[in-house]
Amino acid sequence: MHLNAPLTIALLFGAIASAAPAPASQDGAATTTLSSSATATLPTAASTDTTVASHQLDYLASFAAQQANSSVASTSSKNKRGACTLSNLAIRKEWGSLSASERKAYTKAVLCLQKKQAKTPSILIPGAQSRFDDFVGAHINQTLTIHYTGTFLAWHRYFTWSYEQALRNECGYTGYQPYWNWAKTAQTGTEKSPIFDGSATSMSGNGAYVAGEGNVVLSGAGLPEIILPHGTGGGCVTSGPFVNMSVNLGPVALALTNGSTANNGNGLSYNPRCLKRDLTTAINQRFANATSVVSLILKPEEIYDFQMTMQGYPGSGDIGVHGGGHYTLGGDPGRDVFVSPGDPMFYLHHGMIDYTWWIWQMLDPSKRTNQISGTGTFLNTPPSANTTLDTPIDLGYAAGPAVTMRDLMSTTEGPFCYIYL
Ligand SMILES: [Cu+2]
Repeated sequence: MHLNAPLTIALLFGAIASAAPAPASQDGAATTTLSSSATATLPTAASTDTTVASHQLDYLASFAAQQANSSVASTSSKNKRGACTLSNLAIRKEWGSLSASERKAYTKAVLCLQKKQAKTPSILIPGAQSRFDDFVGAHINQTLTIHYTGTFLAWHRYFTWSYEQALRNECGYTGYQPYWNWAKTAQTGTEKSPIFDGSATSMSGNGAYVAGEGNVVLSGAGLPEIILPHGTGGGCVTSGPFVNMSVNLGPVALALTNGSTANNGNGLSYNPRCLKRDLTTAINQRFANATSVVSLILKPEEIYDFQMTMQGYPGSGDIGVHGGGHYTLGGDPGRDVFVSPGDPMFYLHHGMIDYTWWIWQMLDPSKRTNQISGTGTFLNTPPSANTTLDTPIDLGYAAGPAVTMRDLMSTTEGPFCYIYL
C-alpha cells in the first residue's frame, strides 16, 4: 500500500491536473448591460468587461443574500430541523473588507490551530503535528474521493465550515471564515492586494524570487497537456503572519516548475519545510477573472455543468476557477492537489468556491439546493455508486460528526447558518 501509493497517486493526479486546469473563458461573453444596482433585473450573461462583471458579481451576491435572508426569516419560526435565525446568521466577508484587527484575529487563530495538538493518532498520520495538520491529513486521505465526484462541493463546504468552527471553538476566534474574491486580485494583481501584500494584516505574500523557473505542466490520463506559467516568487514566504510556519505533510503530487512532479511517499510522514508561494497573477487573470466567475454562476443550468465548469472539463484545457485559484498561489503545497490545505489560503479559496455555489443555488433555490451529480470516485474511476442525499461525509479526525450530504446542501439549514456578503 505504502509502496504503491505514489504511483497510483501520480497517475491519478495527472488526470486531476488535466481535468482541473482550463483556458480562459471567453464564452459566456454574451453581453448584458448591468443596470447598476438600481433595477431589480439580474444579469443574464457575464460581461466581457471585467469591471462591469465585477459589479455583476456584487449584484448577484446581494441578490443571493436577500433570498437567503427572507428564507431564514420565513422559516425560522417554524423550522424544526435547524436553529438558523436572523439573529444568529453568520456573515462571511471578503478579506479586503475586514478591518485590520479582524484580519489579525483571523491569522492569529490559524497560528493557534497550528500549535494545538493533533487529534489524529500518529499511527494513522505520523506527520500530523497539530490540529491544523488534522485537516491537511484528512484532505490527503480523501483526495481521490472528493474531487470530480458528487461530493466535491458539499465535502469542501463542510471541511471549510469545520475549520472555521475549530478556529472559533478551539482558538477563541470570534469572526467568521473570510474568502478570497479572485475577481479582485485579478484586477489589482495578486501582490498588491490586501490578501497577499505580505503585511502583518495579510495572509502572507509571495515567496522569495527563485530564478530560472520553467513551466508547470499538467498531464496524464491520455489528456492533452496543460502548460501553466511560473509566477514571480517560488521560494519561502518572506513576511507576514505565516513567515515561520511549518508545512509538515506531503508532498504527494506536487507540480514543479520543471514540468515534473514530486512526492514524499504517501505524504503522511513528518516532512517539515517552509511555506512556499509562487504568486501567478497571469493564471488568476486567465482562469478566475470577474467574467469567468460570473459566467460560472450564470451559464450552467444543472449542477453537473456547474461543477465541471468550476473544476474544468477534462481535456478542455480549462482548469476552471477552482484550479485557477490553486495555481495562482503556486509553490508548495499550493500546486499539490492532495496537500493544498497546507497553505492557509486554501480556506479563503474554498470560501470563494462555496460563495459561487451558494449564489448559484440561490438563483433558483427550490430546484438547485439539493442537486447532486456524480459518484464517489474521481471522474468515476474506478466506477462507484452515485452520490445521493444519503451519502455519508466523514472528515476523519479533523472534525465531526459524520453527516450525510442532505445536511450540507443549504448554508442556512442543517448544521449551517451563514451567508456571504
Ligand atoms: Cu480539495
